Amino acid sequence: MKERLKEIKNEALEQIQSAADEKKLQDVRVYFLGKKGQITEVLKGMGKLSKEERPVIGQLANEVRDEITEALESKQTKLEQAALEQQLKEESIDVTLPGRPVQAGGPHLLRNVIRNIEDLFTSMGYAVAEGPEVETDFYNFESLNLPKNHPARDMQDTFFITEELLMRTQTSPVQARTLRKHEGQGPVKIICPGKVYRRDTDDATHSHQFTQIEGLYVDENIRMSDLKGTLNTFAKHMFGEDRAIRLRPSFFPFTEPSVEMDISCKICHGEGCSVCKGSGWIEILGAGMVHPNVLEMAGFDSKKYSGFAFGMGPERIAMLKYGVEDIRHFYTNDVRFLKQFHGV
Ligand code: 2NL
Repeated sequence: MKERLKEIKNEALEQIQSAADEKKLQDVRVYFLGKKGQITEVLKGMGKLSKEERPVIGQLANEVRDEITEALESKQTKLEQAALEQQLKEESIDVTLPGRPVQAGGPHLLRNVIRNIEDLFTSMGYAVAEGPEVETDFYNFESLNLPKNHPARDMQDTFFITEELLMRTQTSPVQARTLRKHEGQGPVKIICPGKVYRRDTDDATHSHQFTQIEGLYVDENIRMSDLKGTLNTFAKHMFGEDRAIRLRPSFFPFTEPSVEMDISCKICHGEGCSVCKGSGWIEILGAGMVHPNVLEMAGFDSKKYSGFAFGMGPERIAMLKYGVEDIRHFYTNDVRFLKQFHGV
């Protein structure tokens, strides 16, 4: 039995030495030390031994088992170390290689223009108000003094959902709603940005969906000169201190009197050129003094209160300011277009 145990030890150490991976090593462990392994096999014969021999063989068997266990452990550590080294070699990264560029997005040009306008007006004490894009006939038309036979009510101009519901054609209903909430108490000083909808065929200057910003200031003693000063401040902020403005008489159902504002042409400074079509002036927005009917319908005493309102298209402002020649560029989102205006 002594001989057999020595054989087992030598065989085991040899196999451990040559085991190429952890799986093989495990097989060796089971073969020699397992429940049905070689050592157990030897110990089964202990019964045939004399009393004196038993402890000697038992001790030797323990020694052999310990030696094999130790060899298994040290080989296991070696194999693990080698596996780790192999992995590190395969997964090594070259930190000196140039990194992959991160594509940074940014706000849309239209977003930036709208924010710029919002920032100017909030700095002058206006609050930003928003409202629903699906509107009632009352708020979109009736409350704004648009009589039942007004051409803007025609099916050709408006997306109707039902007889009473429609996609708002302007942001004015937000102003009418806000006025009404104030229950006849001024001041109301708001700016309303948002999407509006018209039944138009899309082309270079028209879109069935576009944006609008309207402003409204209602209080006691608000005059036309307040409107002019406000619009002048806006024009110079947006287009430069060297620009002049002019107001021309116009018509809107919700304002009386109504005006349209032009800015002097940057290219020819009022001399006349192709950009301003020879006039020296470029139309920017519409405005006027809030019609007494609109004030009364919203619950304001038109004898006590007056106000001005104005409306503009951020697309048009952006097109003039940045030389965008087609309104559809704002909505098709070609990144080559968008990238030109990062950070403006
Ligand atoms: C334009 C003209 C305008 C208004 C919008 C308004 C709103 C209320 C009362 C009176 Cl609640 N007026 N809004 C007034 C004048 C002109 O927009 O050409 N926009 C692009």
